[in-house]
Amino acid sequence: MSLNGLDAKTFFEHEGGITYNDFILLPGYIDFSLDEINLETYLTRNLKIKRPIVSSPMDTVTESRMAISMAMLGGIGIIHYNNSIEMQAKEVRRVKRYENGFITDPVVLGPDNTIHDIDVLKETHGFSGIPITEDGTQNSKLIGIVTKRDIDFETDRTRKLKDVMTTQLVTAPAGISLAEGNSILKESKKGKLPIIDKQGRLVSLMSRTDLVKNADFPFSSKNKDKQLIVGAALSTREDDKERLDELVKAGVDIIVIDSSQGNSIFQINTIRHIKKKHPHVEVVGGNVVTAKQCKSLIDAGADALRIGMGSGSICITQDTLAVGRAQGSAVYHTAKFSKEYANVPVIADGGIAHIGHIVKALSLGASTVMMGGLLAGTSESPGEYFYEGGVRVKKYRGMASHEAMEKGGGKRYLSSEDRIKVAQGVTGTVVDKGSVINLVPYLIQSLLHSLQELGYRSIQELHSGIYEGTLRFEKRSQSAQAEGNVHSLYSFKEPHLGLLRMGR
Ligand code: CPR
Repeated sequence: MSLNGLDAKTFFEHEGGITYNDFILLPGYIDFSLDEINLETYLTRNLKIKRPIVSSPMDTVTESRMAISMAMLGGIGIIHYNNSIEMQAKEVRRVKRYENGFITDPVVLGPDNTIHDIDVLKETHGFSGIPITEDGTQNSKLIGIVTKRDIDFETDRTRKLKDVMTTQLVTAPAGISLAEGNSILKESKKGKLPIIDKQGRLVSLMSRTDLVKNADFPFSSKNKDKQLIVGAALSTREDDKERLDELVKAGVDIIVIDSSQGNSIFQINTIRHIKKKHPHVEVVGGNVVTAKQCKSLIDAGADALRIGMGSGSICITQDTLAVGRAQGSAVYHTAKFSKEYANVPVIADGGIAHIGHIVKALSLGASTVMMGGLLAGTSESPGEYFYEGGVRVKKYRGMASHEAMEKGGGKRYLSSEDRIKVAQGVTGTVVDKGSVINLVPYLIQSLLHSLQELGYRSIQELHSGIYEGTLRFEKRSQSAQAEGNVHSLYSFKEPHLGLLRMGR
């Protein structure tokens, strides 16, 4: 019996310039349940994660908050570099030091500080309880805690904290589990639980207000020391060598070289430099869209490749420079080459505008998917919400939009020293999508359903299906695409996240 549809090779070798919307995957045979599906995948040659999702190094997408949540949910975040070296390293450190439920860098004061000092702190940090240590720094002996109740009605704001602090403390020893800490917090009815070491020094703090958030994240991406893993972007500029060293000192696991056209002598030298100086750090090269570009970067030592040129939702590269590639073809051809040449995984970057695009990217051979716009507008993305035409939105902008380049983002494009800057992206807004803690599980659940419909129990099986020809592709005409969308209704209500898409 002839199989319907075409195998990937026939489909992609005969059709030029395919994007995600141009094809559909034909269903397979289901003989397993959703919970038998394993989404573990290689992010780089040597690093596996349990969920195939990566947040993009853009200044409206990934800082520590996003990276922490992405890693907790089984993916990873890449911290952007549109900031000073110190700021980027600090963001990396925040992720590395994060322990779910434990505040590892609490604000601390000393016995000779005054109530007024707390009033000042309140402005920037909020205030619900401040541990007091012997010398006013973390890692010195904990001697008390000052809570709101200790100072609420005190009119003399010059009083020293040693005279108002509570010294009857409920503490817990370092090394306790999240569940143990949670139950001590519940029983003690206190707002804060200081965690101390054998010498009585403050190690971290647990907060009652976080109690509900302290859920377990069974798929979280951690290294052998149980720290969350994190990536950071780097440019190929000479002065970013110092940035690299600081990021490594901060504990970064992966360096993602951020470049719109990765096949350059600058990038090759950068990869070689990183691999020589910091051989334990995984390096993602890119962006690339052809097999020839992949070969250059793999030969230089890249541990994974980032695929995409001009497919990003904020991107105008293809129109401006007339260079790039339709994302479906780019992912298929680069993934196939990289697998055959050196078994290097590829990250499909950009153009994920619907949930269904995630499975499509994986079905073309990508091991993970990088998203900008789909994760922008969440509570974890940098920036404040505001209203546009009555809709709650956040800003989302290309890293080579005029606006981002003014802040330094143009490093991605080799033009940032030019007098006339050619923008390759735009600044826009995306709607409020709530927290990634809700959004990502929704994306993952629909991915599980897709794999089940296709009849594959893992991303590895799906990939075998591509190269063995069991995964079948069919072209989608314009009218087929219209048919696949909601149609013929007078009006309808979108499910909150169901038709999740970037624009209106
Ligand atoms: P979306 O997920 O929003 O479609 O695309 C995000 C990706 O777009 C980023 O990971 C990056 O590769 C790319 N990108 C970011 N800024 C860009 C500009 Cl200004 N121009 C072209 N591509 C850009």
